[in-house]
Amino acid sequence: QEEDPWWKSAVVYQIYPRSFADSNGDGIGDLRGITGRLDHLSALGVDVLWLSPVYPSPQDDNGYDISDYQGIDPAFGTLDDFDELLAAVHARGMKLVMDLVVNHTSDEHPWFREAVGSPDSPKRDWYVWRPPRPGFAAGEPGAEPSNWGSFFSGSAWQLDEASGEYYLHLFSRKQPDLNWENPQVRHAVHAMMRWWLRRGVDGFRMDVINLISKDQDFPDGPVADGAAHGDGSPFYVCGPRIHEYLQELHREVFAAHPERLLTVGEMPGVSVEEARLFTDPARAEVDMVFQFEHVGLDHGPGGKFDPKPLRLTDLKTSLTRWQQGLAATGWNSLYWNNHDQPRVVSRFGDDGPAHRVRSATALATVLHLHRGTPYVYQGEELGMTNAPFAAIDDFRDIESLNHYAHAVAAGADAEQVLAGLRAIGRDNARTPMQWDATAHAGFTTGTPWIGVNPNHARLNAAAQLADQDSVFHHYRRLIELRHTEPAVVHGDFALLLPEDEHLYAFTRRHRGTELLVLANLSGDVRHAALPDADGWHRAERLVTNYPLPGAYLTHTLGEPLTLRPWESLVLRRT
Ligand code: TEU
Ligand code: CA
Repeated sequence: QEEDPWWKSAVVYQIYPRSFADSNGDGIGDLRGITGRLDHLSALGVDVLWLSPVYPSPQDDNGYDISDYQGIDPAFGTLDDFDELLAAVHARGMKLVMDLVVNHTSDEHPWFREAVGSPDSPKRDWYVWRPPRPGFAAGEPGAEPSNWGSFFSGSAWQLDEASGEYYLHLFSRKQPDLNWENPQVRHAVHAMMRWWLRRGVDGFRMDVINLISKDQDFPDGPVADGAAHGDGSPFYVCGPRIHEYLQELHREVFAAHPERLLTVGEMPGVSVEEARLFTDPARAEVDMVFQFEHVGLDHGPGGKFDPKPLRLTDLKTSLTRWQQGLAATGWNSLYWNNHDQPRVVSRFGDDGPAHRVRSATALATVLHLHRGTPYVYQGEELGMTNAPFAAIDDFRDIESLNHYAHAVAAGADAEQVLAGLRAIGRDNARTPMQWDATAHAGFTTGTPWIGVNPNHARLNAAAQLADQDSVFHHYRRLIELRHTEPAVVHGDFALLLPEDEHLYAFTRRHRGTELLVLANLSGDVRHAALPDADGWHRAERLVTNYPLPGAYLTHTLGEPLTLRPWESLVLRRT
């Protein structure tokens, strides 16, 4: 039997290079900027860094549109800068994971250029081409080969005038989908991945990897009330050949590599049942997946930009299903934030001055005490908040800009559309990292590519390192606890108080150790009527977010536990 892989007790930190640290004053974060800030990451104690894409790219989708898989975008530096960063990361005992974006390339990738420029070349079939719908002339409204909408508004098909055929792009027009049916495409991807592994990287975060296999009939999808396009997801989410492709990739790339890697597949729309198949070690596909259920619970009837308040019971039900579904087979990844999600303290917590620190730390406690591999997104460890975007000109993200243009053109109220972008838009996660209280938060000496959050004057890394009660030190303690207490890594998971709309409570049991995690996710005092409150009377307090006297929980026997606003506790008994 294989020993437990190292990533089961690891914590991963995601860097969005464009917004992390700028070393040369051009307003864009870069690789040398990251190398210069490794002290911060060592102090936090994370094991792995995941870099969002740094490859050459027209930056239509901030690097998720790649025009050369084996290089570094000059905006981020050079391959030498990369090697230097990798060596520095390894010298500190950390690992580095690359973002792998192979559902699509940039339309400026030489492969696509050749596919468009020479329709007879073998490269044509590296992408997905279809003629107009029968009975329609190319370019006519409704002539698209299927009714699928793109993730970034509009149709998922773009006409190539010269040939009269359409190409598929699930994301922007500048992100044509690769045709994974073609074995040459798969071999090119495998070769490219081996090249990065030879360079020394420790694994891959695989962008929308469950979308690479499409139903080759490209059937129309269901059309929601008032929607301009159909939903093609039934025909490309975990499509017909997805497991075959991942098993092949595992065989050709991961299994052939001497070191144990970390592989995580980003998988919108994945179900627990599918995730169990993807992460079953016996099937040899990927180590873990990013699922999307819990970050969709506040999407309203009008979609993601029409958010509604989260019901805590929905969150608990969802995460508990994932804990149980991947308990015996497979493994979970755990995340609140990444570069596509609004800041969790603003979304599920309370980012006002009274509760920001405690709600950020309570949410962190809940996440990090689940079973799985936690991911921390840059700035989350500071409790960074959503940004006060005043007008549409303040946004940079293609998804937000396209949504605004389409919605307003279709007659939506501009202020209402802006409100949705402010709440859920991806740029909330992309404002520069707040290092200190100086101009531009110490991110750059130049003009930042997107506005710095004005709250950096009081919310920044320098201030938090100096304050033991800060969000930063709380994250550091949670990470340390995972490294030292096996019950955090291996313990079973049992939800308590499932009906409670304010308290998040669960236990983790491993051999003779039991942990109790209790969090009040509300701004009022709450009483936790735990079935076994007295049994925790003499329990040891491991990580708390209110200073309490003594090493043991203060609690009156026979009484429920009382939790103050946004209070969280991790207790241990043996
Ligand atoms: O995201 C895939 C994805 O499905 C969404 O989270 C996406 O961000 C969008 O908001 C859906 O409404 C991945 C990357 O993480 C994202 O940054 C890229 O834009 C996208 O793939 C395309 O590569
Ligand atoms: Ca720079």
